[in-house]
Amino acid sequence: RIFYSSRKTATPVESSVSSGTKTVVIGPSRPLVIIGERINPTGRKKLAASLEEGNLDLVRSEAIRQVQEGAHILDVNVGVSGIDEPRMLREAIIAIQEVTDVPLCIDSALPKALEAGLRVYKGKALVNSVNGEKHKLDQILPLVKAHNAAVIGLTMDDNGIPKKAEKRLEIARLIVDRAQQAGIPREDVIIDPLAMAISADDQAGLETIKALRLIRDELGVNQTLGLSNISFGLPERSSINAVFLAMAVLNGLTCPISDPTLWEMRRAILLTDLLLGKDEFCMHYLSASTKKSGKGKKIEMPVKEAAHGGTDLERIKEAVISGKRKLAVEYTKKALDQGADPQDIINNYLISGLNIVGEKFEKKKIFVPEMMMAAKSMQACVDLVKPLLKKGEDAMGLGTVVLGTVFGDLHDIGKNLTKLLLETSGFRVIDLGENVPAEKFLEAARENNAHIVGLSSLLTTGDPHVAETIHAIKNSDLAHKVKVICGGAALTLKFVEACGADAHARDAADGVRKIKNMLEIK
Ligand code: THG
Repeated sequence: RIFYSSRKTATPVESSVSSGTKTVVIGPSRPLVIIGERINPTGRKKLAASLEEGNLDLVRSEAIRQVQEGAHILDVNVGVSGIDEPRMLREAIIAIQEVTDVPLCIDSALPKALEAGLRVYKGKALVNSVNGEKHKLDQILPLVKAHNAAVIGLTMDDNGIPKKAEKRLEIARLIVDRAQQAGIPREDVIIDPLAMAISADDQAGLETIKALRLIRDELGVNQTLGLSNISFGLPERSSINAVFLAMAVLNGLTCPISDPTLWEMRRAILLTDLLLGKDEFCMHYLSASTKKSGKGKKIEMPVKEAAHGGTDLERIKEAVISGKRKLAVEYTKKALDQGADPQDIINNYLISGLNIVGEKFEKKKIFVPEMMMAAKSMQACVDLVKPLLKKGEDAMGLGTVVLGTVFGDLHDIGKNLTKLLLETSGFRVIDLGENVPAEKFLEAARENNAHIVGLSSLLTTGDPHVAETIHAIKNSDLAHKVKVICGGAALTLKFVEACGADAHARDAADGVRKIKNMLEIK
C-alpha cells in the first residue's frame, strides 16, 4: 500500500493572511495560492550583491514582476551572510509594501529579523518559519501571537528532518498543539512537510507525499512546500516540479512556494486548478495562456468605457462578445425600454456580435468556453427580445436544421455547440441527440421539412455510419430537399465529399457559415 490511512479525519480549515488592503484565503476547496519565492538571495548572485549594497531596486522589481505573473503572496528572504538581516528585512518589507498590495511571507531563520519584519508589516503576515525544536517554538510562537500573524511549521526538530512520513506527522502534531497552547488557532498554522531532493534519496518524493496526506487527514491544516527542492541536482527541473505539484495537491498541498515567472510552473499550477474544477469556465487558464502566447489581446471589451462613448446598442454587442451575460441582458432591457427595435437588436447587434465571436474562435483567439459564454449571453438576450418580434417577422426563421451525433458515437460537445450557434443565429434546430441511426435522421428531416441535416461524429468508428446516413438521405425522396453537412474531429473534407455530403464543417462556427452559404443567406 502506498498510502497510510490515518487514525482520524479532521475537518479541513481555511487560513487567511492579509496585506493592508487585501486578504488571501488558503483552503483545499479554493484555487491554489502561489507564494512567490524569488525574493531570496539563495543562488541569486545579483540579488545577494544588491542586498549587500543596501540597494532594494531589484527587490521592488521582483515583487512587481511576481505579482504580475500570478503570485498571491510573496516570500521575503534577505539572508546573506554578514548582512544586518533584521534591518534589511525591515527595509525590504517597507519597500515591497510600497509597490505591491499582496500579503507577505516573512522568511528568516533569525527570530530578531522576523520580529523586525513583523513590526513594520501592515496586515496579517505569514511567518516563515517555526519548527519542532523547543527553543524555536518558545521564541517564534509568542511573536506570531503578539503580531496576530500566521506561521509556517516545518516538520523537523533537533534530530533534523525525519525520513519517514509518520515522524513528520508527529512533529506537525506537536507544532499545532504548541501553537494552540500559545493561543494560535489551527487555521493560523500552515505545515510544511518538506520537499527534499530525490537526487540524494529516491524515496524522498514519496515520503513527502505520504506526509502531506497523513497531516491533512489528521490535522486538517493547510500545507506548503518549497516545490523546487524536489528536483535539485536533476535535469529538466521544472517538469519534475510540475508533476510533483499535481501529486502533492491531491494529497493536501494548498499553497506552494514556487517561481511564478517560470511559465512551466505557472502553467502546472493553472492546470491543476483547472483539472480539479477550481477554474470557472476555464477563465484563469485561458487568460493566462492567451497572455503568454501573446496571441491577440484577450477580448477584454471596454464595456465600462462604452457606457460613456458607445450607444446602448453597441454595449449589448460588446457584452455578448465578451460573454458577459448579465450585462448583455441588462443593456438589452434598457435598449428595449428606450424603444429600440427588437428586430434591429437581433440582426445588427446580437447576430453580428456572435459573428465576431465566431471569427475569433476560428482564428484561435478565443476557445470553446469563451464561445459558449458568448453564445449563452446572446441566447439570454434573444429570449428577451423574441416575444416582442412582430408576427411573420420572426428572425428565428432562417431555416430548419436536423442535427445529431451518428450511430455508435456518444460525443455531444461539438453538436451542442453547433446547436447553440445555429439557434442564436436564427435557425430552428431539431436536436436528435447522440447515437442516432440513419432512419431517425430521415424521419426527422421529413417530419420537420428540414433544409439541412447536420451529422456530427468524433470517432473514426463513426465513419461507416456517416457514409450510411448520407447514402440513405441521398437515395431517398429527400435527396433534392435537404442538404447534408458533416463535422467532427475525425471527419475530413475528402471523406465526407466522397460519401456525397454537400459540405464539411471544420468546427461549429464554420458549420453555421457553410449552412448559411448553402441556403444563400447573407
Ligand atoms: N519551505 C519553506 N520556505 C522556504 C523553502 C521551503 N523558503 C526558501 C526556499 N525553500 C524556497 N525558496 C527558494 C528560493 C530560491 C530557490 C529555491 C527556493 C532557487 N534559487 C536558484 C538556485 O538556488 O539555484 C536560483 C535560480 C535563479 O537564479 O532564478 O532555486 O522549502 N517554508
